[in-house]
Amino acid sequence: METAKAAPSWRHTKADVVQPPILSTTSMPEASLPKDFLWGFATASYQIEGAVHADGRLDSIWDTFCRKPGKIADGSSGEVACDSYNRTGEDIALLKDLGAKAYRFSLSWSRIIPLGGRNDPVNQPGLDFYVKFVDDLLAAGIVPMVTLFHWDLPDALDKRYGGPLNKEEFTQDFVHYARTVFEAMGSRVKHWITFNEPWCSAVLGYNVGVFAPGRTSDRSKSEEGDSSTECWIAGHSMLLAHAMAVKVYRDEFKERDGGEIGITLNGDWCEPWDTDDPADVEAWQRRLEFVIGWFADPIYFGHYPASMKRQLGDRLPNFTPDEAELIKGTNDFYGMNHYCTNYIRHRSDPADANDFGGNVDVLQENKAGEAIGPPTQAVWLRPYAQGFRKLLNWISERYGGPKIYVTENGTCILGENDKSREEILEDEFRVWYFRTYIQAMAEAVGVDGVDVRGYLAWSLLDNFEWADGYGTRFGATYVDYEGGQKRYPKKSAKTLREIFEGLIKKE
Ligand code: GBH
Repeated sequence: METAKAAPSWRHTKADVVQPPILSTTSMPEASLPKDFLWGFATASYQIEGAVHADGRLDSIWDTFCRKPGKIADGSSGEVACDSYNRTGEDIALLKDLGAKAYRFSLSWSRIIPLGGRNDPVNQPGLDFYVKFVDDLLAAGIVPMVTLFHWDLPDALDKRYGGPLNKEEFTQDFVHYARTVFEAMGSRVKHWITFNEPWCSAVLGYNVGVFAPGRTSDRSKSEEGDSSTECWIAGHSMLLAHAMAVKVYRDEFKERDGGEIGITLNGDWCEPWDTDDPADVEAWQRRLEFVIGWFADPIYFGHYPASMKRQLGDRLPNFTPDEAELIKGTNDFYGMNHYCTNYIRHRSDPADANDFGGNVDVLQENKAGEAIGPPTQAVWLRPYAQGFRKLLNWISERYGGPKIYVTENGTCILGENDKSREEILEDEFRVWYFRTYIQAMAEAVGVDGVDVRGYLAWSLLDNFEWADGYGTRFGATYVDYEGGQKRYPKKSAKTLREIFEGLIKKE
């Protein structure tokens, strides 16, 4: 266990560590969060809303993907999910009950513009639904944080031109959609997120093929797709669509509405598999660049990481000088989704053309056979709270101390879905996860000086966990899918308020 005052261990590799000055014995740096810290819960449209064809909504790529046999573990879909489209009052009452100050949710593009494109009709009932929802949140004293795109591309745009595979069309359609939303609710919303985890859309949707639209070179999974190129093209388009939407917001709305806009990136921390092997230490850094730097480097520096250019060559698109100019500096804040830590081992063979991870193995155990953390229901998720503190420091140092919102953090629990409701509600593992992770974040803020302004727990509700279906529960609230979608807050949901009250400064 590190004490609150110890610097994060990854810094020990640097000789010239500068410790924060200790001003007096009464102002010793300690774990804490600033007075106006925003905390609450997060969700995403397709995972909770259901009502997929209500009031004019048309299919997204997730609706069509779920209909393909074998794509979703339990053969389910988001058709009903938590039925949140019909239960906005319940969800807002729940948030209020739990003491949440903020709620992050996403908009379903195909509710607002069912066919998606800039020349397609806007669906007024779909837009009105979200405007009213935002009004209801504000009336309840809850700050809305709105994500424009959480993976549910209108299916018509996938069919029409391949979605983000067509840069010219996709960027213009996204900007039109964004402007439609800013016009309708910009005056009410002060925190905008353009894309959620474009890494997942690009890699899982266009390389591995396990997420919609399921394109991959693996012909056992898909008749179409080229894993060696498409994910890099899709990522490039999403970056430019982000940049163009930010420009529209800044040029046309920011002065009127006084809000801020940024992107949310996934990023798990990693540690070298063998700390004594320089190749593993290099692979560890390269891994962070392939996952985080892929998107954050263009946004903060105007270009892709050198390690990616080196491995991918011409398959990684170039930014024209105009594009580089357009994208650089397009984050008012850094939206950070963070779940876990992995060990990274370098591969000795040259990278495969379909490799997307920096030519490394991602492992849960190090060379000595020690696990990074206990197992959960997700193979990729092993909790290690100090990894959160380390990654906050890494992002802060690399990108010049940006203002950060932690837009997702949470865990599932091994075997949770097999337990009775009574047992599920006593989710001590998740309570432990939140306690240790939030404490680690407060150390990054209070001791290391990282500028974190908010934290949204994933998730408000158990919900449709994408390709894993409903068997993996990430909710701080239990949803009884067989019992009419009734919500029961778990112990962890009720504990967050107490955790934050203990860490947020009173003045
Ligand atoms: C988030 O993404 C999503 O935003 C949310 O919708 C989802 O429900 C939640 O997390 C829980 O899963 O080993 O190379 O395959 C998940 C973040 C990032 C986790 C990529 C899995 C796999 C890396 N994901 N990671 S790899």
